[in-house]
Amino acid sequence: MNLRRTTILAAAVALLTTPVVATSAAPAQVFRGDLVDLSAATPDPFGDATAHLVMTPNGRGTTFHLRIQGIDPAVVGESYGAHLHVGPCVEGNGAAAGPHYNASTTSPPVVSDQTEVWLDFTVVGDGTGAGDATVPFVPAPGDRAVVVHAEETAPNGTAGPRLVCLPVSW
Ligand SMILES: [Cu+2]
Repeated sequence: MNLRRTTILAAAVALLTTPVVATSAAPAQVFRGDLVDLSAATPDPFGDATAHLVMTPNGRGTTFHLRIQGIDPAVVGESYGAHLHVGPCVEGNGAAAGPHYNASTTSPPVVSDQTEVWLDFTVVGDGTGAGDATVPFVPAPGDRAVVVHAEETAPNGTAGPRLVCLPVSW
């Protein structure tokens, strides 16, 4: 075997034995806190609720895991829409969160669970709910909000009134 072939073989072996996870992906980030009330006029079951969001870039996009606990057990079985919004989470000001974060590059933008971060959840018996999403993009840094809505997310992205939010900044 000549030197050139040996070098190529060594490079191939190095490639094959390099772990796939060894990309430039950033580490997971975790955000946690009390849910912030967006409308005092609209009663909601999240008054005592806390939440955490885990955001994990994976080299091809991002996975998200939202978990909420302390939800009023009276709404067990109900489902709620939840999304990453571009703007901040401001008490009493649902509009401050702005529109959904949308990574579409077309005009008009494509609205889907692959261009936006949809984290709908169903409340289970212990007053918790969890929503997961995997998207093919990494959201740009900013002061943003995960907004929980009164209804499940429809195919066009709407989910009814904004109830509470979790601040997420990175
Ligand atoms: Cu939303």
